[in-house]
Amino acid sequence: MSETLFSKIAAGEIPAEILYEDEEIVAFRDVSPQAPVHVLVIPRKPIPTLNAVQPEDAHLIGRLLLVAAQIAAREGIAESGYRTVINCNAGAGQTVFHLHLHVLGGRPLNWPPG
Ligand code: DGP
Repeated sequence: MSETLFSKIAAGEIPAEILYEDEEIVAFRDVSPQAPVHVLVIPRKPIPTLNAVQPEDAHLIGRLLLVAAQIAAREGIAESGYRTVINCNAGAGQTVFHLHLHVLGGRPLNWPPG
């Protein structure tokens, strides 16, 4: 199993403010928040990008979204609104090649994002 920065966070080898974890998924605050609430939801499985997701990962990917909605509710941004983002590859801004879903909220979010 390849080691990524995020798999080290998931394993507790690098500190992070963990908000949720189970056998498949970990959620923690982004170290460089772009909004008052900025949480990353990751699978423990080190899938490098959305392009690498396989049909057998469908349940896991669905669960990432369910955990994101649960975090948004807990963080008090479910009603005001929030955005979920998966950056895929460098041209979209991906810097950590371990699949992750950003959950952003707590301030007005422009659309289109630019
Ligand atoms: P992306 O650009 O989509 O690959 O997002 C990577 C995010 O990961 C970025 O918003 C900053 C965050 N990040 C990078 N290193 C760390 C770290 O060591 N700890 C935490 N909590 N977040 C990190």
